[in-house]
Amino acid sequence: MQMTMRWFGKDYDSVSLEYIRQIPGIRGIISTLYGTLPGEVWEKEAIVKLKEEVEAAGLVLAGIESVNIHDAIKTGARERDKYIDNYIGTLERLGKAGVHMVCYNFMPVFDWTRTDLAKPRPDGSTTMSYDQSVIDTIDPDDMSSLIERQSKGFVMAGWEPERLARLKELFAMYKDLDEAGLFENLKYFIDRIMPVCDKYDINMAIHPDDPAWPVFGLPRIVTDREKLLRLVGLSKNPRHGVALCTGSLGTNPANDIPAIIRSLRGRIHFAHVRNLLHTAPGKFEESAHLSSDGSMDMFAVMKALYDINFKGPIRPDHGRAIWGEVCMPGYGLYDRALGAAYLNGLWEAIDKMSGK
Ligand code: DNO
Repeated sequence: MQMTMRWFGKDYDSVSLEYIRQIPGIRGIISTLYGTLPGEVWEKEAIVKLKEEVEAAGLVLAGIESVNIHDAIKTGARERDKYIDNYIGTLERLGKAGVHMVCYNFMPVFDWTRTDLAKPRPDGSTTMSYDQSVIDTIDPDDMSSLIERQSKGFVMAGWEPERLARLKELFAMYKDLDEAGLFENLKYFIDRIMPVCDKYDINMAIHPDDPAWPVFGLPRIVTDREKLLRLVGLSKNPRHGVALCTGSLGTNPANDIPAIIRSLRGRIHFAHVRNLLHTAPGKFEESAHLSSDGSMDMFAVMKALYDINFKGPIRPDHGRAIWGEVCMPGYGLYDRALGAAYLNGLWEAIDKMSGK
């Protein structure tokens, strides 16, 4: 595996590349052109600039999270081919710039969803949490203001204001779409982009739905082992793969994540590894990465990745806000650095004990 850290670009992130460079064991950066909208063809110059900026700090651009998918593609609307052509154009430019992993998601309307972005924990830190009973009483229209109110002025990944301003229109687009339709539209998209991925050696990593069940009545198709297997089965091309996110799949305690990892051997192109604590059915908070702080066995997760010979980029995921840091919720420096050091430690121990 290649340990990496997500970075949103200097206009959006409170963390600098220079500080990331000081975290032991991290050389890879996962980034994006944060200001772009789904459907645009990314500018060549902007891609090169991002890459050079990362390299000037002594790091490497290990992948893109995300190139977002236009809703016309997800809903299979008439104009989807135009947007797929644009997506292919972006992949081509990324490929030419030497990028070999692209993460994306196929979640309708909302990307990941939380109900509290700064829930106090007993140790004095704050963290992001989710409570289904809050979602059950909230109007989807109010979701954007809930997130905006709590985001401390940062643009939250997946909660870009341009999209949130169009919620009614977006809900209308998904009105008649069910799981089967979403799977079909994903297959159509994958079949069309695989040739460019082959040409430039790009692994596509689809991110699971977070939480791993339908919210606001919208269909979700990346939620458990059965659906993940169906999903990778949409194409024989191994470049069509998964971003294994423990924090997303782990929202459902019935998901056996090490078993899911083992069943996806060869198809995991990116890993987000973090822990969370289940406090009641449909209710959880994001704990520190350490196994004993949450509900997941992080050793078992890393061991499964090791056993399938995972070689791709991996990153610590959402961190708590600790030590007074003011940062984008989930994406401060300190707790993610602790997470990376811990995951590196687990990996070193597993590697040394494997006798290889
Ligand atoms: C949240 C992230 C997601 C993820 C996208 C991938 O913190 O895990 O926003 O980047 O779903 O496209």
